[in-house]
Amino acid sequence: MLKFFYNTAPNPIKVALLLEELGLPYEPHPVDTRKGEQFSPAFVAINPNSKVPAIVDGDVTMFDSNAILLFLADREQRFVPRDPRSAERAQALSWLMFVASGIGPFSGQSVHFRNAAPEPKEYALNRYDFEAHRHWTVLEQHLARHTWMVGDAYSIVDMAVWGWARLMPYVLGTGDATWERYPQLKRLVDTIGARPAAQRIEALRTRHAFKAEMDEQARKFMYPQNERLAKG
Ligand SMILES: N[C@@H](CCC(=O)N[C@@H](CS)C(=O)NCC(=O)O)C(=O)O
Repeated sequence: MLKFFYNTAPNPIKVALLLEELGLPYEPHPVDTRKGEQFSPAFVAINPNSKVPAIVDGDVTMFDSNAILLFLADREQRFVPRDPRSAERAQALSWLMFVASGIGPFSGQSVHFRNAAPEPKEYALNRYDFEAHRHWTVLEQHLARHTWMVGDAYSIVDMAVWGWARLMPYVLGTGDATWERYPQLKRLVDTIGARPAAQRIEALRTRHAFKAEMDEQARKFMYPQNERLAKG
């Protein structure tokens, strides 16, 4: 059976959504990143980048969420435009890369600098917050003209966007006011959130008690770069 290595952060959760949408049986394997489990030799053999999600399915081992989405959707021939020469397939690839290289990293850094970085951080926070908003605005404008991200059907691109979009109030630090500025993204979040597959993920989210405290040990695993500062 497919082994799914996860925690409850945005990148694993979008893969969980696709697994549920496909109805694929899977074995969930929690990786508690605040306890440093992403650095265990067994997990590094699966993902040399020490991040979740990852999957192992027979002789297939994969990491990076959007690569996994594309692989599974292609394999199952669902939730993705299939003709490699089609305009829709080309669009799907562009948006998947946009989410992987723009939405994810800028949103993640925005959260880091807002909540975790030491002062002075105004310059870095301003840059990442600005870029996160800029990327989200690109999606908002696209969704103002289209029901779904690609073509006229729900696809892995919507799932990739949903993984991060549901957390926009936290990611952008703007709470409920977020949705006044991004009503189309709210529409996408609500539409996908109402699907039975998304609701089943709630069970996965509560199935394992991940470490909640961001104590000294957790900070060491999550922000290993700080060791260099401590050494001077
Ligand atoms: N490009 C990767 C990013 C994966 C990633 O950053 N995962 C986060 C959770 S969303 C993680 O494992 N964080 C733990 C850590 O950085 O140690 C993907 O899309 O899968």
